[in-house]
Amino acid sequence: HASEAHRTDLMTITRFVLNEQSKHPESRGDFTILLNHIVLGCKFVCSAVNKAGLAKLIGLAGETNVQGEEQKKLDVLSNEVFIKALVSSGRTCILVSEEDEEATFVEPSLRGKYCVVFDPLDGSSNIDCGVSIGTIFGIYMMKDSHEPTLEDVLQPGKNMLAAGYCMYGSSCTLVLSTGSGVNGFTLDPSLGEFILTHADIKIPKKGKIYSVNEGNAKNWDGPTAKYVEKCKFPKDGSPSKSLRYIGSMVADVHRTLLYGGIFLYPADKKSPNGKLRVLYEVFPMSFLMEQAGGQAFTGKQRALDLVPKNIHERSPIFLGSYDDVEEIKALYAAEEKTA
Ligand code: P6P
Repeated sequence: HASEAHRTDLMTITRFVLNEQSKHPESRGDFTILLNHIVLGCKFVCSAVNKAGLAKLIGLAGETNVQGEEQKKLDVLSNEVFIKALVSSGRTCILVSEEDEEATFVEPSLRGKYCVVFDPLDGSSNIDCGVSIGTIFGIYMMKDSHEPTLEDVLQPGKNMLAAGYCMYGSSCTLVLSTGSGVNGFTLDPSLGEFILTHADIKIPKKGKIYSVNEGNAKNWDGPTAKYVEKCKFPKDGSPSKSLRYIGSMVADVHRTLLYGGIFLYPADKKSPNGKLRVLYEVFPMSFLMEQAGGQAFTGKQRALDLVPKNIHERSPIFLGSYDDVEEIKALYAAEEKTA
C-alpha cells in the first residue's frame, strides 16, 4: 500500500539533497556539504531551544550552567552555532547574521563560493511563553571569483540559489527550496534525521486568513488600511477573513504556506520601511512563497527584485496566496495612479 511504502521509504533531507545534486553531474557537492552544515546547525539549535524552555521552567541552576558559565542567551548561542558550522563547512566566503552588525568574511584557508544570510533565532522574544520561533536563511553564490566584498551579498533576492527556515515548535520542521519547489522535513529525534513529511508544498491560490499586527492600524497607509478593512467587511457579501497573528514570522509564514492567506508587515508612519529585514527575513520567505506558487510584494515592487543597499535594510512585505497578494497590489497601484 502507498502508506506502507511511505513509511519504509524513509526520505531524509540528506538523501533528498543528494538526489538534487545528482541532477547536476558537474557539481562537486559543495552545495550539499553547505546544506548539511546548515542542517547540523538547526539540529543543535532545536535541542538548545527545547532544553532552554525546560531549564527556565524548572529553574536549573538559575542563569549559570553546571560549569558555572554564564548561561548564553539563546539567540547569541544560536548565532555562534551557525557561524561556526558555516565557517567550518569550508564552502562559504561571507556570512550576514541578524545578530552581527558587520558581515563575517571567512578566512582565505576556509573560504568557499557561497554567501549565507540568516537570522539564527527569529522571534526569540517569544521563547519564554513557548511560542514557536525559528531560523531563517538564504544562500547566494558569490558574484565572481574575486576577493569577496559586500557586493556579493547585496544582490536581489531573485539571485538566491536556496532559502529556507527551521521552525522550533511542537516539532522541529525544516522547509527548504533549492529553486525547484518547496519541501518540508520533520526532525525525528530518535533518528536525529529530518524526514520528508511535506513533499512539494503548494500554497492555496486564495486563502481565508489575513495575518497582521492590528495594533499598528492607526499608522497604516491608505492601501493597507483599505485592504484590511476589506478583509473584515467584504463589500461583495463574501465571508470575512479570519485574523491569525502569532508575532513570530516563521510561525505566521509556515501557517500561511500550508493553509493559504496573506501575511503583512506594512510600512507605517513610525517605520517607513516596515520592520522586517530584507536579506534574511523578507527574501528567504518571498523566495519560498514564489516557489510554492504564491507571491511577495513590497508595496512598490516584487520583493525578490529589490536590490538591498545595506545588509540590515528593512522593507514592508505582503506575501502569501497569489490572489490575495494580487488584491493588495491593485490597491497600491490605484494609489500610485492618484498620487
Ligand atoms: P510585531 C519577531 O520579533 C519579529 O522579528 C518577527 O518574527 C515577527 O513577524 C515580527 O517581529 C513581529 O513584530 O511588531 O508585530 O511585534
